[in-house]
Amino acid sequence: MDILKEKFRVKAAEITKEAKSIVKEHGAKKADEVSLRQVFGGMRGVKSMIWETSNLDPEEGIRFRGYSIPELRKLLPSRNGDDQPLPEGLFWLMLVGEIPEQKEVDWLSDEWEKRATVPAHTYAVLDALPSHTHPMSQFTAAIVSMESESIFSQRYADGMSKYDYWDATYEDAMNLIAKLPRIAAYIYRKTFHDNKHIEPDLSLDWAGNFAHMLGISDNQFKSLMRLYLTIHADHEGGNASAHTVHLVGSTLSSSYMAFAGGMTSLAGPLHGLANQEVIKFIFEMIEELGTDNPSKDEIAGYVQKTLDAGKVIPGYGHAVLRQPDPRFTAQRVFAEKYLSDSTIVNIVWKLFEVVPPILEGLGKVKNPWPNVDAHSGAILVHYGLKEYSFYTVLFGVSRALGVLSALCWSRAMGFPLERPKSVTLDWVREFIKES
Ligand code: HAX
Repeated sequence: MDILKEKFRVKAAEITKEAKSIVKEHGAKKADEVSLRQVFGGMRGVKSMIWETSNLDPEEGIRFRGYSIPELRKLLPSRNGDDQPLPEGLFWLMLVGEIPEQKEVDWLSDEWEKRATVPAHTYAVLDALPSHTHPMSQFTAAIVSMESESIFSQRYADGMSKYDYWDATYEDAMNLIAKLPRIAAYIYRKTFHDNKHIEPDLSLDWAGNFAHMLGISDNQFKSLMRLYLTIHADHEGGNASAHTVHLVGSTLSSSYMAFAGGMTSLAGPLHGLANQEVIKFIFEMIEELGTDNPSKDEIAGYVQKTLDAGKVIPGYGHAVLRQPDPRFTAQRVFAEKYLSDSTIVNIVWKLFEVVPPILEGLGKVKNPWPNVDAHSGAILVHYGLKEYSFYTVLFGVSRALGVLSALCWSRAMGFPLERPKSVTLDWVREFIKES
């Protein structure tokens, strides 16, 4: 058994025992009450699942196993003096709850490299899709096509004991995460660079090699990818992509199918696709205003016009957060260090000054502040990654780290099939009469 899997086995056995005894002794205690507003309003805030890997505070933002993003930047191992953490370290932390040592993270980089070979039929599936297929659809199709390699599905068909589900899920999670950068880079090069692919550099880490295979050789871009793939990894369990993976996974479909479900959810413009919408919004604004250095008044006019057309301002607002997203701030800190002269980055910063008061003025937006997607595109454009329909794939590669480590926990703890209750409007009418 590998070192990470053995650590997970020991931790999971302890925690599962505790979880069982909590339910046995305290199972009847009420964790929440649900209002009709929540029933109609997308279940905002309803406490309804266990998610060990991260927790989201509305004011403070995300903490991964208790650590904020600035803390992780200091504590997680990095590569050769780079000031960004390695996402391998975050995966380790999320899976077993411990900050790994450098040698453990190096082991994980090597282990993912060993598992990274993508089956030939997956490339054939991608090649068969028309070139106008959105990169997120390509990404999802590739993931579904690899379900043929699922160890969980094979072992389930052979009669696996339920006590071994975690083991097979761990193997699938590790294999899938290892392969995602190769698939994503293949989609990018196929769709936007005449099918000219770049061989992996086996001396690099998971994110560095991904940056290399995308075809951007700048070392700062490798550093950016390490930051990007760390901060997008997890946002507790209730967000749409994570919850979808949890729901699909609860049926005991494989990690491949559950993750593909999560990716179809990430592909919506109110969720992960917002990162492409933000840069599209900025490009269209530059075109309409006829300048890449618009004044704040010009930006305010364009924002107002967008709202008047019944559209949202992409990259702003959040279902949980009530302050600027620390994932936005982490990218801003990176951009302040390397890209303060970039015209497009400066537009992002002006939007940050202009948009919140306008959204606040509408009187209905609960969070007028920028979210993670408000900043990422401008930085990618600076390094030459301008093809914005690819951006959500980058998000998806990162999201695998959180949702698949969480799925390992769900399988270890033996969580059952998820099955909440729906009600009809007749039920609501009766309920109102009686209450
Ligand atoms: N621009 C304009 N209106 C907005 C808005 C925005 N950025 N954010 C919220 N609102 C509006 C809502 O549309 C809603 O209007 P109606 O009552 O007329 O329907 C009202 O304000 C109340 O919404 P809310 O309670 O503040 O926000 P929700 O929890 O319902 O929705 C969203 C949260 C993220 C979906 C929303 O803020 C939004 O649409 N933002 C723009 C899209 C975006 O950036 N999505 C990415 C979010 C982060 C993420 O998941 N990244 O992957």
